[in-house]
Amino acid sequence: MSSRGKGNASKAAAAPGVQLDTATKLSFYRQMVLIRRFEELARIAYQQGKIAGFLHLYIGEEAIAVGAIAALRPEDHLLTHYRDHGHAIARGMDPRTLMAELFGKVTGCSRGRGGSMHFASREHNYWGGHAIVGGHLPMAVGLAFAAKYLGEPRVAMVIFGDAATDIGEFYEALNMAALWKTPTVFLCENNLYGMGVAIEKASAVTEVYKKACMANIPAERIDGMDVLTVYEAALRAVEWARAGNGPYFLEAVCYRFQGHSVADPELYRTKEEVEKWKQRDPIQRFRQHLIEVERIPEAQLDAIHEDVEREMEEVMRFAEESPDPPLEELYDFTYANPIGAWRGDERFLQEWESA
Ligand SMILES: Cc1ncc(C[n+]2csc(CCOP(=O)(O)OP(=O)(O)O)c2C)c(N)n1
Ligand SMILES: [Mg+2]
Repeated sequence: MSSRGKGNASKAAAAPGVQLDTATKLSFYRQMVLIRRFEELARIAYQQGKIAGFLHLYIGEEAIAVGAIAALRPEDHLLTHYRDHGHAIARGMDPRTLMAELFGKVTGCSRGRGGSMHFASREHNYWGGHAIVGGHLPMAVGLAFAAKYLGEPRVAMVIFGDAATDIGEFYEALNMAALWKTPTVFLCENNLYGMGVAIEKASAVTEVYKKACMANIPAERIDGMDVLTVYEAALRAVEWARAGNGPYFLEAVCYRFQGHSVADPELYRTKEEVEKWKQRDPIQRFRQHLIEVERIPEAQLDAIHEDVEREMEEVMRFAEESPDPPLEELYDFTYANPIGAWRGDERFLQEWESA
C-alpha cells in the first residue's frame, strides 16, 4: 500500500529507508506478541466475569502501536482512543498495572477507576485512553501547542479510529493544528468499521488521508499491518513535526480480528472477510520477515513466545492477587479541588455528614 497522499505529501520529507538493527526488530516482535497475549488472556478473564465494563480488543492491529510509538521519544505526548491496551504496552507501561486496571484493582494504572478505556500514565506522557470518539484530538493539539509555546522540542501523537474522522472535532483540531503549526502527529487506525458500520456507509471519503487536505496537512496512507512500514512512516511524521513544520497525518489501514467489543456478535461482516484479513496477521508477517530476511532461527522466536508466556503468568497473578480499592477511597479523585470530595477534607466531610 504505502501510497502517499498526492499534493499534500509533496511537502513531506523523502523516506530515508530506515535501517533497524536486529535487536530492535526482535523487540518489536516481542512487544507485538505481548500485546496479543495480554488481550487474549484479558478476553478470557472478561468471560470469567473478572473484568467489568467494556473491553475493546486490539488484536490484529498490533503493528500500528508498536511501529508508531517506537518513533516517539519519552518526552513526547501520546493520546489515544478507548482501544488503548496495545498503545499503553508499546509506550512501556507495566502490563501488570494494566491488567490490574482491567480487574478494577487499586494497583491499576488508574487505581482501578478507569478500566479498559482509561489507561493513563503521567510518567509516560500517556494521556489516555479516551471514550468519547474524537474528543481527544483537540487535547493533542493543545499539548502540541503548549510544547511549541514553551519552546520544548516535543511532539504530540494522537491515535484515533476511522469513525473519529466524521466527527466535528476532527476538523476543528486539524484546522487549528495547521493554522498554528503545532507539532501534532495525527494517526488514524482505519480498521474499516466504526462499531458495526462499514466505513463506506458512514463516510463520504473512505480514503481517510485525503481528509487532511482540508487543512493542507501532509498526509500518507500506509499499510497498518506491517510494523516496519508503520515505523518508517511514523518516524517521518514525528521528525517533520519536531522540526517545526507543523502537523502531519497518517492513515494506517488495518483490521480488527475481534468484534468491536467482546460483547459484539459481529453480524455486519462475513467470516470470509475476517479470514482474508487474518492471512495478513501482522505478527505472522513479521515473523516471516525475521526468518527470511534477518535469518533468525524459529527456535529463537519460539523462545520469545515462551518468555512472554512467563511474563503473562506474573501479570495475571498480580492482577488476581491485588486488592480492590478500599471503600474509604470511594470519593477520592471524583471531584477536583476545590469542590472538596476527598479524604481528609474535614470541612467537606462535616457538611456531607450534616446534609
Ligand atoms: C462522540 C461519540 N459518539 C458515539 C460514541 C459511541 N461509539 C463508541 S465506539 C464507536 C465507533 C468508533 O469507531 P472508530 O473510531 O473507527 O474506532 P474503532 O472502534 O474502529 O477502533 C462509537 C460510535 C462515542 N463513544 N462517542
Ligand atoms: Mg474503526
